[in-house]
Amino acid sequence: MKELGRVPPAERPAIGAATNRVKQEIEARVAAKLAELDAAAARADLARTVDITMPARPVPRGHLHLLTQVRQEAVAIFAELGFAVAEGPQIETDWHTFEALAIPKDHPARDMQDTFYVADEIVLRTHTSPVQIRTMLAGKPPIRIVAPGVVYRRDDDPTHSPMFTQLEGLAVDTDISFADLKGVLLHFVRRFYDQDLAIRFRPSYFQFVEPGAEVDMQCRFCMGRGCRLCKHTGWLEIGGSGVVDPAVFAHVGIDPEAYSGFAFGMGLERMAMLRHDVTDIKYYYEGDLRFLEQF
Ligand code: 2U9
Repeated sequence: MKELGRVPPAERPAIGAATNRVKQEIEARVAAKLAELDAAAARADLARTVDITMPARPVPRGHLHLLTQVRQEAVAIFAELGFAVAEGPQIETDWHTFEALAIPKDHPARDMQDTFYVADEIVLRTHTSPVQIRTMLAGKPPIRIVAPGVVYRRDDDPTHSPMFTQLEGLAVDTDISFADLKGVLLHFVRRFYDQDLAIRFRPSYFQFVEPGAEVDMQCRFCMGRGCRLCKHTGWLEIGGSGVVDPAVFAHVGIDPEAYSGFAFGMGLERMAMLRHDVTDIKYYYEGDLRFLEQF
């Protein structure tokens, strides 16, 4: 069309008209082709069917670890009896871990064989008892707490792990007696195992309680008749307990003439083993889904 100026004037109208026709024809064909391509794309879009009835790919859902479940349940049961949760550091001073609990310097628990030392006078706590010591130092009775948490001991076999989870309890008030301890532990056992089990106390010695007692529950597998799991005794050991030694109160500034208290301790791995028939403590820590998914 630019060249049209060089065409002789007489021929211009005819050539101009012809050029215009060609131009319009090209534009029309391009527009038609574009419309055709658009329509084809739209058809292809519509043809790509989505089956909305097809099930989605499963999204695997996790859940709390058995030990976390057991810990939360145990805490909830003690909460029914008015116990609050107390927590404290896992790296502790020798004083909070042993001295304040009247565990003497020459006691085997303090031996390097039994306790992990971080530094001189600094240990990985071997029980959660320092939490109770800190609670008593920080506040006045009445005290009713449970202290759940991991503890560390140089121990390693099918029923012992160098790290395990304890739950200890402490009640301090005027007129606390051994009968209160018995009532609290009986309530816990019956709620936790959801069975009408009996408990019994066997006199035993722990530095920080006097009198001290080991706690057994009626064997839940044979109901006390005697079986392989209770070694034919009819009883399963579940922890230790006692009346807080006045020497412990002296360390934390509580008047033993005015107040008394009871304390108890249990291993949550063992509690869960007895309820779910777990045969080796290692299963809790290996992260094997075949184990974990069962709970
Ligand atoms: C304070 C005073 C007293 C807590 C107690 C036990 C007995 C006990 C074991 C059970 C199984 C540890 O996990 S285990 O190996 N515990 O036998 N614990 S009395 O007594 C206390 C704690 C704190 C201030």
